[in-house]
Amino acid sequence: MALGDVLHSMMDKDKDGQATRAEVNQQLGMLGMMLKTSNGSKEGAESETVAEFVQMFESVKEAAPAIFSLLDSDGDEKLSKPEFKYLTHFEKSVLEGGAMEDFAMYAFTILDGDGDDQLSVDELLEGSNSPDKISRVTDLLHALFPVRETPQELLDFVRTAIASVVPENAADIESVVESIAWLDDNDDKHIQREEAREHYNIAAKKFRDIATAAKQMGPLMTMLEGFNAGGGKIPGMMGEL
Ligand SMILES: [Ca+2]
Ligand SMILES: [Ca+2]
Ligand SMILES: [Ca+2]
Repeated sequence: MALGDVLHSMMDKDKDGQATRAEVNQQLGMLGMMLKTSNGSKEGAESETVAEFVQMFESVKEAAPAIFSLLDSDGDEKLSKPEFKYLTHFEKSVLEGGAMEDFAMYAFTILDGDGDDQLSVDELLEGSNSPDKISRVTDLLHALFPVRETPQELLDFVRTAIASVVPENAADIESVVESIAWLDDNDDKHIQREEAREHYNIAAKKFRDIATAAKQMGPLMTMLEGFNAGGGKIPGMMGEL
């Protein structure tokens, strides 16, 4: 089953075809509890994997409101099945050899003003304040994911994403160096193309792992809801929820 369809049926709790923010919050809360409960019954390496998962899940939960807004193409504060399909599309784009890597590398090239295959703090500051560069990145993103009619409508999302790497109003060089430290593996205050690619690959793999987990949890959650609706209990699991 495609990722968007799985998540749509997971999040649309009352099955009216639309997922509201309240439903998404509720379902994510339930998923979180399922994850934590399953962690309690595991030991050693297996428990570490689950712990890693719980952490990943927390970042998904944090990003959920922004993802909701992005996916809500028609702005009615509900996510329909077609709106969820952008996630299926996104999942395909982060497969190895998918379009997302090209997009990331293209954005790198746009920011790399002097073309030496590394981004200096100056280039990052320049890029994050350049309407021209931001709009070129946005145009390409829109070509890949037309979640809005025009690229202009995606500008805010792109600006927010940029601000997560280079903080808005970051004037002093030290604060930028600090904020890119997680990308700058060799501590030379530059982001080399290889560092960018490496971190892209890590992020893409995380997304694929989350997508795989969602597809496994989907049917389980539907089953649990079925039990709940029927007043039934799954011993040891529902008791802890
Ligand atoms: Ca909508
Ligand atoms: Ca450069
Ligand atoms: Ca570096």
